[in-house]
Amino acid sequence: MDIDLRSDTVTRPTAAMRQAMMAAPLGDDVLGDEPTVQALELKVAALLGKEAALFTPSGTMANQLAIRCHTEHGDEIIAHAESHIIHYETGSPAALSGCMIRPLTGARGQFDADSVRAAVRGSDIHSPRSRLLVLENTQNRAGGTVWPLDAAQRVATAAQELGLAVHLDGARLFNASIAAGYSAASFASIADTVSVCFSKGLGAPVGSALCGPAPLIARARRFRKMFGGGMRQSGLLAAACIHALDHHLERLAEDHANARRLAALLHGIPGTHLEPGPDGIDTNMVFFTIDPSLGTAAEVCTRMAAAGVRMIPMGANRIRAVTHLDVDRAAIEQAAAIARSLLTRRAP
Ligand code: TLP
Repeated sequence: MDIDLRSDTVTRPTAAMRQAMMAAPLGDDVLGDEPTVQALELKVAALLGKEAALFTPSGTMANQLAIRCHTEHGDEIIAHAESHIIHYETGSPAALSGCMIRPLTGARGQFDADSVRAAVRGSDIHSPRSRLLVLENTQNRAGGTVWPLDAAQRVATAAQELGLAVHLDGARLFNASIAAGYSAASFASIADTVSVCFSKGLGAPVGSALCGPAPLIARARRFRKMFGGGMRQSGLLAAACIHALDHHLERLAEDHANARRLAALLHGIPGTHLEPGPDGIDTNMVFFTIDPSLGTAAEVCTRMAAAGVRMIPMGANRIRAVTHLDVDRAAIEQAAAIARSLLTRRAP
């Protein structure tokens, strides 16, 4: 028995999803005749209220294509200091697009319009050109937190008024939309481009999309080829993503309820500190820190894995657990019981 809470990326395709994959009509997407990929691109563009979409192998590639399309070498991107593009994309804004990043701070992975205005540089010849604002919703490292629509709108408008483009890393935008009660399209409308992932809470094995204006997406298609992301019979994968959009959107609410339950069960274990507390879980992520007396986060995760529960270290003493399609309420109860007994026993 293994309850895997490392990420919502670990889900396996359901039987119905596998059937949809096997039934998909296929072509060659690089040659421009992949019917299932084209169907997915039309579907996701419509869902997010954008002109066009591009299917990509990963969320990282979707974000990096957006950055490559919006910027020139030497430009500066404004993003939260805890953002995925800074921590988990292998330095690719620098490597692939030659960009610097200006990190902003703020609670819950958010910041306000004044901080954006203060960060945008003037036209002085010494300065990099401020060119792009990247927002992340939900914000992963801040705890799977949800941006309120009006606050994000103010931030995006401030950037756009100063001539910046806005990209939304919406890897978990559908989680945010289900949790906050706004549509994914209404949140996407504040940004010029949006990336979404099908391989996280939605449960597809592979795949993300970049959505935006048709001319930009046409350019992104060229860069996708340049970055090695041109795929052939990728309709096999796109079919899984279409199935995920048709069947796994509304159920994200179950993952959120399970995360709240997990937080409630983990609350109060001596030496552990839930962030931000058992009542502050926005979506499908639970973060907690542990006292050094329990060991490092990596050590604790190794011990938990040996006992059948997998979580992931997100810092020296910080651990993340993510709920998803493949863990039901019973598994959550069991995972919490194992974690509690192990953490209460203390480090050997
Ligand atoms: N996040 C992964 C890890 O990379 C940390 C996870 O397990 O949460 N944007 C955000 C906000 C993400 O959380 C992720 C993946 C991505 C982009 C990148 O997606 P992939 O893994 O498809 O490149």
